[in-house]
Amino acid sequence: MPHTDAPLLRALRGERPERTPVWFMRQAGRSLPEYRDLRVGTRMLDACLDPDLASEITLQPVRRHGVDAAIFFSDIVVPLRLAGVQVEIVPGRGPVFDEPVRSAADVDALTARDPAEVSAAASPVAEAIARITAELGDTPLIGFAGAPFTLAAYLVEGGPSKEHLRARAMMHADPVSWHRLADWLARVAAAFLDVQVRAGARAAQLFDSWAGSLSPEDYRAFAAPHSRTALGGVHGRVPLIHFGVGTGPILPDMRLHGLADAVGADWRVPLDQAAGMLGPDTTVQGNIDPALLQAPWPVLEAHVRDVLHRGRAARAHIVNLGHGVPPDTDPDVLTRIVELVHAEAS
Ligand code: 1CP
Repeated sequence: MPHTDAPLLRALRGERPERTPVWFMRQAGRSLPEYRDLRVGTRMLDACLDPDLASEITLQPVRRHGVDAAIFFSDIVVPLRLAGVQVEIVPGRGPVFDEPVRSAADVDALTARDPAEVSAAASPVAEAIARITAELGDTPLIGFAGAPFTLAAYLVEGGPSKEHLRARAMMHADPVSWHRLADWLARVAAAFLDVQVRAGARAAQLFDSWAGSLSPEDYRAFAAPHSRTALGGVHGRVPLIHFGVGTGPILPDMRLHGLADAVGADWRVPLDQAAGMLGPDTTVQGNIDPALLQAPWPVLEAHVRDVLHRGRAARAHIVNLGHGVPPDTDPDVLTRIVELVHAEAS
């Protein structure tokens, strides 16, 4: 079977393969005991930039669950580290920056760095991907990057936050600095995606996890144009998936004027409704409620069947969760979902 016939790639083209493709955001990670074993003694970002660890961790969920895609084990802040920004991932918390980027002068200092540094420093990424794709065979690898708004939500705040107030304030208080920052982040994300696609990723996903915290007007004015820049460099080379949490009201905007082949929806929007909002030219991805991974199997099974049923309203459907796998998920439940989705007629 040539690569392009893989169910994930067919679904991204708008076809309905005999088997509905399924993969899980954060499938590589703490829900897997084999991941926890490998990570002992290695900091998160060091693991991302170690080709042995990154390739092995990427492959673990594919071997275990039989999912239809691998997602590259990395993080949205890895290209910032490659560009020379001081960032760590603090266990149990997330990305934390030594120096938050808050003033016009901070933005000027950051954006003086050349996004080409990302490509120059990315050989561990390219090496990991070469190993992964050699072992994956026909199963495609999805490369990814963080969207400019979601990256800025961490960078301006200095770490994780609930409402991303500082980034949203900067948009209105100093729009010139905001656009300069977001454009730089878009070029950094684009460089990271380019490295992954050159090395063998067969699709790319842009994570704008926190886009749902923006009003539709602010999303259109301050975020979407930069997300288009981030994806522009790989557009036409690989199919593109665009995802965010809480994006019900802006789902049509998440198509980025047709740049995205698929749009991911979280669990709050019924998929048939999402399909109606997205129209006939976009594949839907989603949207099993991560909370239901803890429910008794018959409850979860009925929910997965409902997601599959509603997904039939779209031109094509890629099954996924509405957000990432929670760390305390029983991995056998994920395997069971894959078996169920594959056993159902598409
Ligand atoms: O200690 C650990 O094991 C670290 C936990 C962890 C992991 C496994 C983090 C810290 N990042 C990752 C890997 C990761 N991050 C992947 C790998 C591949 C896979 O999906 O299996 C991906 C795609 C990401 C992307 C990412 N990082 C996003 C977008 C996706 C999403 O979940 O919305 C975001 C928002 C981040 C930031 C981040 N990195 C790590 C954490 C805990 C967070 C979130 C912090 C917060 O709550 O704001």
